[in-house]
Amino acid sequence: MKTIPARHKGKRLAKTILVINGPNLNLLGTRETAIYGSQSLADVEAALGEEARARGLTVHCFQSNHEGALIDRIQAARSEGVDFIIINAAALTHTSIGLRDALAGVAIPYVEVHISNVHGREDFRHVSLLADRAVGTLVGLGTAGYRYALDFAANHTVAPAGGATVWLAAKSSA
Ligand code: DHK
Repeated sequence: MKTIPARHKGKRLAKTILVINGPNLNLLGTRETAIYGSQSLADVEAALGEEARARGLTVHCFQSNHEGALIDRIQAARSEGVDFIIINAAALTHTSIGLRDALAGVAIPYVEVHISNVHGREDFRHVSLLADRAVGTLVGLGTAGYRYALDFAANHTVAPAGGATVWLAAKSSA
């Protein structure tokens, strides 16, 4: 039987996950396909939804081309009981103090995803205003990065809050 590491005691696994996509990612599948691939955002979100259902998770997906709408969505996440955020803020990654502050304000752990390897592209894409506060970043793995991020989120422990249903203790004794 596995023992639960002390740092995880009293915590539970993330169960409700918000996936946020920023400007121009609604064009996935038709936009610069050599860089971003041929999968549409609807394909990506459908695959995440399927994976979530299979794992008993709830995934909410949101895309906007507008900074304020993205900030509003992040702010709403706290009262909705979102445990973990997966965010590709696209171009706003490199410019938005507002998004950075919103993520810090709700204090929900997040992973940053980029489909392309931003470090192999123009200099202005090398800077992320979100990365230093992220749990981690997934960069350059194509749209598969979202799936890997979901897998990571599903194994991420969070402090208990109302509605906790997946307890680490239950998983460890399996
Ligand atoms: C997507 C964008 O739209 C760009 O503005 C970023 C990111 C990179 C991506 O690779 O997913 O610079």
